[in-house]
Amino acid sequence: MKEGDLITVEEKRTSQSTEEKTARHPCYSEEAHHHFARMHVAVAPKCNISCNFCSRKFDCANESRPGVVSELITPDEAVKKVLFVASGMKQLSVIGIAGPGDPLANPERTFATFKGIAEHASDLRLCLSTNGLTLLDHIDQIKALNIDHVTITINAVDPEIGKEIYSWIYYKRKRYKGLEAAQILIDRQLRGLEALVALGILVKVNSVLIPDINADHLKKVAEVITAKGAFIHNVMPLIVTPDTVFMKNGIRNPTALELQNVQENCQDVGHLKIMKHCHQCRADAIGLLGEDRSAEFTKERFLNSEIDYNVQARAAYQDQVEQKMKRRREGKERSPALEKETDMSIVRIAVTTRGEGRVNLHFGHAKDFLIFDVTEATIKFIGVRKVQSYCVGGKVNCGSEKISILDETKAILSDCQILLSSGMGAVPQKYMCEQGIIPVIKSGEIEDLLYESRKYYHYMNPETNHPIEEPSFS
Ligand code: CLF
Ligand code: SF4
Repeated sequence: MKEGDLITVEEKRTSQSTEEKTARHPCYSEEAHHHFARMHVAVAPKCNISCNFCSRKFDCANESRPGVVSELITPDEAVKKVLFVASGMKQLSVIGIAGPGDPLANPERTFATFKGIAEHASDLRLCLSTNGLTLLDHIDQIKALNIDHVTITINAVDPEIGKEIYSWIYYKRKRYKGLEAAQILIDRQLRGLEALVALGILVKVNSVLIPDINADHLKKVAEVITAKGAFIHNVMPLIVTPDTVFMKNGIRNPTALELQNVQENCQDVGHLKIMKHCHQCRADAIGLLGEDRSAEFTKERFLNSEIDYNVQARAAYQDQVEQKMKRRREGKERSPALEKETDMSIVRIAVTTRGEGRVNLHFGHAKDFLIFDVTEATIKFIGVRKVQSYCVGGKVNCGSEKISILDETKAILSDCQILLSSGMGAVPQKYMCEQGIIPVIKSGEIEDLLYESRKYYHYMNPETNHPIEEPSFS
């Protein structure tokens, strides 16, 4: 890359509007998440607080799927890995540091990584996720490195509730517990949020929904962070993991309905955007949000390969993607509105996808489902629901394990009437029909297929709530 390119990219970046900043960020834009990819580099091992839902054996549960372990790499390795991945994956637009501990509890490693990336690949956006305890101490570095997206995980704004969530914090060489720990943490998080907003940095706030502890309180969190200028709020479901305080105390995961209700309550607060498409990814995740290609990029591969990082080719590719998104948006706006007889009854449809706005994933490989409410004229995105894959490691699970995964799928899709997937075996098709969920097997654009599949709802027998005859529609 030439020196002139660096200046142009940086100048362009600082003059961008909020829309331009988020247009290619898969987490800040629901539309972009179908087309643009993110990559996490796992460079930050330590943490300075103790959340009661965290087990240090696994990645930070604030911005990652609980219960998974990412391979730790050095800042130098991280820069090489980023250049290697981004040279082949042209839709990669954002590099995040989200663990496996707290990035700002490892400031040298975190900022050395960001600095290396900014020097060699200045077209990539930098994204940081933190518990916020030491945020105020690093504001200047964040600004200097052009990190224009920061996530703070704020699970409570009332220390009385916070003390149920955090066991201790380690701050200025001293360990604090209980109410005092929660008070300091919340104060630092909110002041950090204000400082970032004052600098024009877009802040996402993550909140882990913990039934019976903060479920009724998250609306208050939404109010406070809205007043302080947060850009988007991501309410994520707790996933209880082994060896945690919450596991010992019998705290349960929220249901899909509880999550939806809390997200809707937070949405009522006002102009705060609510993120519903979070896939709770790993601290070394790579790819579109619905996929994870981290296993493809081994150390051996990225350390020993020639790298051809072509900023112009990447920009041209991403411009084309953005044009395509724009054409689709304009096409939608031009579609004639349906007239009076439009059927506005809602059918809830679960979709399997690996991205690009398409139904292109076999049911057996789905780790999560996108949920939509569809009428004859409208589509409303409800959220993402996670499940274990029916096929594990390319093999189909067998016996009781297979059934228990299907049972889990049934439970998380219990309010859906249709399951839209690019492929599905005979056993799960039959099982879904027995649960009153119609399997529709088709590949193509999600939006088109949602409207098309919706009509199969009329094949449901209203008395038995089971499909009338054919088990699947393919
Ligand atoms: Fe990563 Fe987080 Fe940046 Fe996105 S993830 S650091 S803002 S680039 Fe995104 Fe993953 Fe959800 Fe996080 S889907 S867990 S919200
Ligand atoms: Fe665990 Fe993340 Fe909480 Fe630290 S901030 S204790 S790594 S969940």
